[in-house]
Order: sequence, then structure tokens, then C-alpha cells
Amino acid sequence: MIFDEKFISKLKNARSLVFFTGAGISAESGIPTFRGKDGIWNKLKPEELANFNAFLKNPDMVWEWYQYRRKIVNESKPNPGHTAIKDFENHYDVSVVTQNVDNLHGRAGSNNIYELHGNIERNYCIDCLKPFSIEHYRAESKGVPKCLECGGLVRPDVVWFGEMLPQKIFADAERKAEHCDICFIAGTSAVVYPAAYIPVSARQHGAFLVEINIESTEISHHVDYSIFGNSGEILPEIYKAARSFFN
Ligand code: BV8
Ligand code: ZN
Repeated sequence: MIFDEKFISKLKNARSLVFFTGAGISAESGIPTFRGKDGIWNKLKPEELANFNAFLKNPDMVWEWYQYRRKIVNESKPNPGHTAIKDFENHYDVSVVTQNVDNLHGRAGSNNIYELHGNIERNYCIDCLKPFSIEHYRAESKGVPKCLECGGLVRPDVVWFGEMLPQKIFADAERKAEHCDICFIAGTSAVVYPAAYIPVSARQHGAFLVEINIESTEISHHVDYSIFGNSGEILPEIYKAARSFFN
């Protein structure tokens, strides 16, 4: 794969990289995206599912939807895009700022991961906040589980619409974005805020922005370089080019 000269020279001189990722980076692992042509939001309205009031109104339905998504995640594995991001750690200071809740970056072995929207494998009680691992529910019968301590409803540890992002994680991720040389924006429609401010912060502090997507997005007119195609194919090619600088 041939890349733009200016990008290659940026990559050669870069020290720190941020990978800002969204659902598209997990599409090649078989996990449906939210807004693409086969996105899960097409059938279901996010407001009806990924928000606290929906959960209170119909906890079993929302819980079952997450159980369905967990099943897909458990049957999937990291793809070459996740692995390439991990490999960049061999030669650069790498931070992964992800909107995904599927933990595929963690399973690919990446180290500095900032999960802005939580992690579908974690749960907690809405009343006493006691954490519950997903193992606890594998055999669980249908419907939302109750807290063993206080009997409260147990929910997935993800950030729903209208909920604040984990403040320290967001602040730390923003600092990484402000100090990186290149910010890759891979597999995201960049429509969800405040997460979508991350690449904007990077840009405001002089980072070189590279978008990797199968189509143009809300952020395309703000980036320095757009590479169209599957992130699972493009990221390994970029890593191959970078590795040649260090051999
Ligand atoms: C909040 C977690 C307020 C659960 C999700 C301005 C500022 C602040 C807030 C707002 C604002 N404007 C609007 C808001 C409100 C709202 C928002 O952003 N709404 C949008 C939709 C307009 N934001 C919020 O509610 C946030 N909270 O602001 O709270 C507050 C403040 C103070 C005090 C109290 C409250 C919370 C947002 C988090 C919502 N949670 N999910 C779950 O997953 O179930 S959102 C959901 O969207 C996912 O987390 C997902 O990660 C995220 C972003 O979607 P993408 O990852 O980009 O996925 P998408 O399908 O959209 O796109 C996929 C892309 O991949 C496409 O471009 C496609 O072309 C590409 N692609 C596909 N295949 C490939 C590929 N690319 C490369 N290769 C491929 N093979
Ligand atoms: Zn409890």
C-alpha cells in the first residue's frame, strides 16, 4: 500500500501516537456497528435502549440486549487492526482512546487503553454500586439480575446517552491527545460527544490527523489525511511501513 509522502515523514519523526477508535475497527471481527448500513441502531433506537430511563422502564429488555451483544463479543476476536495497534507499541508511545465497549483492544494486548464509554464485560448494582463480573451471570436465567448485597438492579458498566463519561479517563485521554504527534481516527462516525472532541483537541495542539474509514465522516474535513478502506487491512500496512524505519 502506498501512503502520502507527508504522512510517511510524519510517521518517521513521530514519537507518540493516539488511536481514537470506534465500532468500525471491530466490524471485521464480526461485531455490528451502530450507524453503518447494517448498524444495530438502524433497527433499534439508541434512545430506547442505551439510556438509563429505558433501563428503568424495561430492565429485562435492556439487559437482554446487552446479553445478546456480549454473546457476539464473546464469539469474536481481535482482528489485524487491533493487533497492529498493539504492535505500534514496539516503536512508539501508543495510547488507545476507544469508544468501544467490546474490550477487543484489551484482548489484543494493547497497554494504554482509555475506555471512554465503559466495558460491556463489567456490571454494577445501580443502588450500592457493587461491581459484578460477567462470569457471575453466565448461567443466569433470563432477565436482569439482582444485586447479591442489596437486591438492586444490576446494569452493564457502559456510558449511556445523557450520562457523564468517566471523568479521569476522559481527562487523561484528552491530555494524551494534546501531546501526541499523530492522532489516528479509525472506524468511527465521530458523531458522539464529548468523545468526538478527542481528535479536535489533538488537532488544536498540532497533531497530524489521519482518518481510516470505509467512507467519509463528520470529521473528514478536519483531518490532514484520509485513507479509505478496511481498518483491519490498512493498519497492518501502516505498521509495516513504520517498522521499516526501525530495521
Ligand atoms: C453526555 C455506550 C451529558 C453504550 C454509547 C455535545 C456535548 C456533549 C454531549 C452531547 C453533545 N451533543 C449531543 C450530545 C448528547 C450525546 C450525543 O453525543 N449524541 C449524539 C448521537 C448526537 N452524548 C451523550 O449523551 C454522552 N453523554 O453528553 O452526557 C452530561 C454532561 C454532564 C453531566 C451529565 C450528563 C454519552 C455518549 C455515550 C453514549 N454511549 N454507547 C453501548 O455501546 O451500548 S454511544 C455509541 O456510539 C457507542 O459507544 C459508539 O462507540 C459510539 C460512537 O459510534 P461509532 O463507534 O462511531 O460507531 P458508528 O456505527 O457510529 O460508526 C462506525 C464507523 O466505522 C462508520 O463511520 C463506518 O463507516 C466505519 N466502518 C465500518 N466498517 C469499517 C469502518 N471503518 C474502517 N474499517 C471498517 N471495516
Ligand atoms: Zn446492590
